[in-house]
Amino acid sequence: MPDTPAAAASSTELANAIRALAMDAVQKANSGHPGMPMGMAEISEVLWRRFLRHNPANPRWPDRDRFVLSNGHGSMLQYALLHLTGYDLPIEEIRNFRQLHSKTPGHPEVGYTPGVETTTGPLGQGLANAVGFAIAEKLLAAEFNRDGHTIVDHHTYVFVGDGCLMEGISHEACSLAGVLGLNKLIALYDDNGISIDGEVRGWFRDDTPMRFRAYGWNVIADVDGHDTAAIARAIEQARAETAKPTLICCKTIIGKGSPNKAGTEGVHGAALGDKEVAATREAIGWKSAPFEIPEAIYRAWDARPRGAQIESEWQKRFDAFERAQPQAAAEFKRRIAGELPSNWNEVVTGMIQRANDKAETVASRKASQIALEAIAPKLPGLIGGSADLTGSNLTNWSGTKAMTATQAGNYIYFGVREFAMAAIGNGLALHGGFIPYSGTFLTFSDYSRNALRMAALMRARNIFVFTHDSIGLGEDGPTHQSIEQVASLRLIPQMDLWRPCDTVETMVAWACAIERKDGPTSLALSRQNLPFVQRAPQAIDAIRRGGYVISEAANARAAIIATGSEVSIALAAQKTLAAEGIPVRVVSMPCTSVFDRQEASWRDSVLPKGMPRAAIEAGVRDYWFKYVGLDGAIVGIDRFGESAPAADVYKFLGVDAAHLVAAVKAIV
Ligand SMILES: Cc1ncc(C[n+]2csc(CCOP(=O)(O)OP(=O)(O)O)c2C)c(N)n1
Ligand SMILES: [Mg+2]
Repeated sequence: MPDTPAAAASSTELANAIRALAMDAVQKANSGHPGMPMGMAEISEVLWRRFLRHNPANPRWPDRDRFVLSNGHGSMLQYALLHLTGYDLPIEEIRNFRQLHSKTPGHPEVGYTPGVETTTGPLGQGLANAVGFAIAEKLLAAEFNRDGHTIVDHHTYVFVGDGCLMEGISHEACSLAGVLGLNKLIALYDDNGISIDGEVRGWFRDDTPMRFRAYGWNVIADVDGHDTAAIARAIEQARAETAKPTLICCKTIIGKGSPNKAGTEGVHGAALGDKEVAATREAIGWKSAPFEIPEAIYRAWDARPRGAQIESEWQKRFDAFERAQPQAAAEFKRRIAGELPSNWNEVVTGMIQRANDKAETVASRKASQIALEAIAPKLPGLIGGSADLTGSNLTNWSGTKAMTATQAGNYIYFGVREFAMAAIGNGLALHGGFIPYSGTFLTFSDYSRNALRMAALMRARNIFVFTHDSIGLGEDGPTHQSIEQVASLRLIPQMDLWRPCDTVETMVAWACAIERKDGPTSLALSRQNLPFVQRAPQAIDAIRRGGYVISEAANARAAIIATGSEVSIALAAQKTLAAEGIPVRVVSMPCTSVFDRQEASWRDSVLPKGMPRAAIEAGVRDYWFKYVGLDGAIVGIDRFGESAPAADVYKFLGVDAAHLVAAVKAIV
């Protein structure tokens, strides 16, 4: 066991410091969840003081252990730990728990609080993020460690509650973690028998140890979560495991310490009340006033000296590695910093140039694979995958190598697990060292929906390849034809959605997705072929602006806005209208949010004020009123699709040039 820092305070008092901070902060905010921190206080004390390798002075140290609070409602547990161990989280921030612009938001949020690795609260997703962290560690270790040079060697610890394990995503993520043999993933289960509605046996009776053994996990069952020696033994055992992830099942009492509320749902998510806080102080023998921690307890918790020491030991190892392997060390630094290779711009320019020269008519999913073929060999750290649709999503490329339990790779066969796939991608992106992308059908983006939202909230560079993006997929019918998904993904703040119309736009979409350091991108790609569009060189440059004039007409009387597969319909309508003496311009708008971020002069030049507008997109019409106005015209689909060959479905639903021509005539 690692050395225990010299402690004048007993481990009971150290755990009680967590209890006091949690109950007092929740009481002061009159909002929050005291039960979980009070119930997991001993587990936290053992893990954080005896095992966790971290440096409070440098929360970004690349080889730190990762800690994820998947049961994020217990945020005060994490804030107490960060405060006590010496992170830049002063007691004023604890006093300001859950207040506007504090560093202690209601649930842990990455980017707000030093030491918080991922945003948690949506139950189960932190666990899937942790699987992503553990995959990242395993792959980086395989890539960068050399004989005599261990640069990457850390654990991922994740706390989970009943809620996390009830959530379906826990099955997806943990089943895959077992297959991949993520032995440095250690989950600690807060088995307190309580969730919000009361005793969980009314709705949750899984044999959890048996369930996780069936996934191929190492399970340490029946640990008394208030017995520090037993917890320490279990964590040691978990760390000694070499082939499987570990679940430590800890029997705990929610709200332990509260004489009248412990063990009940009443302590889950409400302040104890002044009387019960006082009674708890009495019961646990906590003499200090709210937000006061005795000096001896601060000293015992302080992780800064040991953190500085272990980081400097690592730095020495890294320096030696750098001397021996300067190129590998430089690559490691680039990857961890999230920077692109120095020749990136040439790679992108060359790829776009080739696509433009070839002028191929292919499906945009195929164009996406062509982009991957150009980018991936030049971008180590790009890691792909698909939810069992590799051959449809075309997320593979010639250098694809599957990750397995015993082999590193750059591709994950996620199986049919869309939600975990997206959340694991978030973990990979947040860990550092990787740019993840993953594929499924656009319609099933709904399965992963909350992880997409979390990617956006966390500004994670996670790229979602959504193919079969409309009724254009044809025969599979309305279950598979996305109607509302494109519009609804655009509604997620900080999510960029690209729906490219041909090979060149697809190349640009990929480039923008990878260059975008501060947020996720969804790519909506067609199953069916899309005709190549000849465009002027300045129009190629303009694609990056999200919306641009793809085909101009002198004295245009209207603008038609189109995306993806409907751009060619717009161009056909433009011809028909021209023949009838109605000149119109066609605007391709592959990414509305990028267009919205352009300066007003650009937006006005593309869509001049006063020029009547029509839009066409094979999906719900609502989104387009924003661009065409209430007097504009929209050709779209406000119903579910039909099972038939694509051309028949397009015709039946009226998404065609004839309808567009009529719509334009009605507005000019
Ligand atoms: C996906 C999701 N659904 C619902 C909630 C609301 N919620 C927060 S905590 C909780 C119960 C969790 O029970 P458990 O994990 O056992 O926590 P404990 O009460 O033991 O702290 C629920 C339903 C949520 N945060 N996330
Ligand atoms: Mg519980």
